[in-house]
Amino acid sequence: MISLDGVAGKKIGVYGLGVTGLATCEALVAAEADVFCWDEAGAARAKAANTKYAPMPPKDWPWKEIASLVVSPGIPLKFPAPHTIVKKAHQEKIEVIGDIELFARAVDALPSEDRPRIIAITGSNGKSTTTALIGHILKETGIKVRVGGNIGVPLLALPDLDKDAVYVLELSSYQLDLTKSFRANTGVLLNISPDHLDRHGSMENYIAAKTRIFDRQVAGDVAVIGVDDSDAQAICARFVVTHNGRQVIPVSAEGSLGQGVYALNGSIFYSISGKSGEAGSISDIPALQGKHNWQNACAAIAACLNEGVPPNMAVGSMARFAGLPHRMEMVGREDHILYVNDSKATNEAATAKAVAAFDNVFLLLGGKPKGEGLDRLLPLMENVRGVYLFGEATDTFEEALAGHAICFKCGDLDAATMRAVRDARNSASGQAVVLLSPACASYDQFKNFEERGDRFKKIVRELLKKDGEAA
Ligand code: UMA
Ligand code: ADP
Repeated sequence: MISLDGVAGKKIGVYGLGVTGLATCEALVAAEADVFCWDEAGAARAKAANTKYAPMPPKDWPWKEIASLVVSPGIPLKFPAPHTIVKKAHQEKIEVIGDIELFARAVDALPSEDRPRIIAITGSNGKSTTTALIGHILKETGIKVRVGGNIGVPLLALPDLDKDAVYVLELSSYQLDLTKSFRANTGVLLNISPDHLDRHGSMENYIAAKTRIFDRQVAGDVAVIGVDDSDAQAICARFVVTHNGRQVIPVSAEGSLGQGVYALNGSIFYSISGKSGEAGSISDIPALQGKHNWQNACAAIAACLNEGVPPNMAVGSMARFAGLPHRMEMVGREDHILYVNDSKATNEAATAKAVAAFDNVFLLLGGKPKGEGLDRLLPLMENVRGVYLFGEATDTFEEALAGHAICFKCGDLDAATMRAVRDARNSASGQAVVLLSPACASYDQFKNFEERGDRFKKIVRELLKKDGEAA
């Protein structure tokens, strides 16, 4: 656990007792803070019973003495409306921060020679893959690595700060919005496309939150920025002009760059600080299929180079990267059909990348829509033989796709999968792909994207097993 600084003897409020909140309470109590915590869900509160931070309703907290309120990333700060706990903290003039801020303050409290190196990754899509990939490469190179953040391991639960370790941290826009002191030696912004706009209120605010990954960088730090979309490209251009001694490394999966790291037909090239060359090809690496993964690979190479890993060694290591479940995960194959679980595609941009990677797609689409529309998907519908709709998004998606794709309203994921499999089996159009890449959050019918992906895998495996037995 991370040893916190400057909280001993202070009264600190913690709101939200999911993984972030629990790790925060543990770290605060270990640092001798006096913790007042709460969660609206009884099941979450139960996890904190019989601890030194037993939950107490906020109306009973000693508000006049509370120094900071630490909220979980899921607590709305401003949009669609500030959470009541946030309003109360503002009324009482108490700072509202997140766990990343506590981490940053712990790092800042160290003498500079004891400060560990930090690589932080954000972007609308590809954060977890790139975080895991960087962690994998550094580990294979023999570097001590700690991987955490939005990828599922709260920062404060990581092993204590160690000057010999590199901290590879995935940060979401929610987490960045709750942070003011964080500094990354290498900040990575992969891409920007609309996501979580309900929580940020506007695209402008969302971009501002993402850009905070580079706040507080100083001379010698590195900003790795994907330039394949116009918003991220504009940030890159701005940084190149206004940089403060920070090195800016653009990355692209769409074409060559004079400076930076880029992929052409699956081969990766670099030109950084006067050194240039070909790092190698990743086109045959199963876990890095699709142009979007080339973007992730280029960013990983740039970040690892700043830790002294030569680009060709980084590419060599990528061949042994297993990939993450629920991201373009190949879950089965029969005759001419491939089954792919991309349940983590919770927005339209991620689904568009998945659809673009295949021909003859039988696409499972639906869940809880995020209100982004499907404009990016429309031009790709020529790759799609049928769209199998499920969940809350069914009617809006059917309307959005009218005239572009044949849609089937299936109700739930089980029915959608069965129907797509039947149609794929009856199709005679070469290699077919049954693809779960839903462009929606999962919360209408599942606990999270993992549960949704696991359900799809189970249906597919049972179908393949049954047919194998019958044959
Ligand atoms: N809660 C309330 N009131 C509210 C909202 C939530 O009491 O109004 C309580 C819930 O009852 C629950 C707790 O707060 O017990 C949940 O907190 P949380 O939603 O912030 O989630 P954690 O379990 O702490 O997980 C968070 C991230 N979740 C979110 O950002 C929503 C996890 O990212 C992250 O892995 C984890 O911290 C460790 O850093 C998940 C995610 O969906 C995977 N992230 C979004 C994304 O990737 O798109 C940003
Ligand atoms: P995040 O952590 O940002 O949600 P993941 O690596 O978990 O990113 O991938 C989420 C979804 O986005 C998956 O469907 C994956 O196939 C897709 N994806 C991965 N990398 C990229 C990228 N660079 N651009 C667009 N989509 C991507």
